[in-house]
Amino acid sequence: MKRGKFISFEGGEGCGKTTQIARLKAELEARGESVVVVREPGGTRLSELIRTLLKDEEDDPPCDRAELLLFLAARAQLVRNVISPALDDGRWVLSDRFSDSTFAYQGYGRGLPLDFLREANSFACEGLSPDLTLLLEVPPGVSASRMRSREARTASSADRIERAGDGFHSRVREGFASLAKAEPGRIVRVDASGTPDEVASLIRALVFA
Ligand code: Z5A
Repeated sequence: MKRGKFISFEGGEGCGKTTQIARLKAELEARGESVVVVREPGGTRLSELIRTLLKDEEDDPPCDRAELLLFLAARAQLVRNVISPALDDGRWVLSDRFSDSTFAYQGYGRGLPLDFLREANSFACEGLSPDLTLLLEVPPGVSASRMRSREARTASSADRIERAGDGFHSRVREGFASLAKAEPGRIVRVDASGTPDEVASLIRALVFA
């Protein structure tokens, strides 16, 4: 059995990952492929419970180290129970965020040491890394206006990490750019500021090259 292909989607808030994952899934299925979509944190019962803890708005938010360990615990469970078995079965896995989010948010954003993060993350993932990572990039103004319009449409509000401040989010953006520079063979930057159709066609060209 040929091993499946693992693609992660990364980027700052509101860059359009969820929208593009749905489009790529439909395109792959139209080509006869079997596709599993997961989101991080989440995707198993335990990982979804951890997601709730991470998003909790109560008065005892996780400290930076607890936050990191919760993201890694959610990932360990998802890799072991969902991602690795799907890849072994020859299925495609599209993941809404993966390890690079930890490096960008907890490493560059929170300032936790990157060498430790890499080692702990590799332990959590049993060494698994995406075959391809699509880094969706939009200027900060575009991301803010997409988030505002979604909040208005769904009557939702920004969560704990989204409210971490401009300085935090600009360190995260720079972190993603540094990660892409360091691993150009795996992480591909995608201009995600166009219409959903325009971005989908850029992604199609990369995935089916
Ligand atoms: N996090 C972390 O710190 N460490 C980790 O290890 C991991 C995660 C794994 C998860 O949040 C948070 O956890 C995240 C990083 C952190 N926090 N932040 N900030 P989440 O899962 O709730 O949300 P998200 O991953 O940040 O994604 P999102 O906000 O849901 O956005 P998206 O999936 O990238 O975008 P979208 O839902 O497809 O689109 C957003 C809106 O824009 C929506 O209304 C769309 O209709 C619209 N949209 C999408 N594409 C377009 C285009 N092309 N044009 C116009 N409008 C568009």
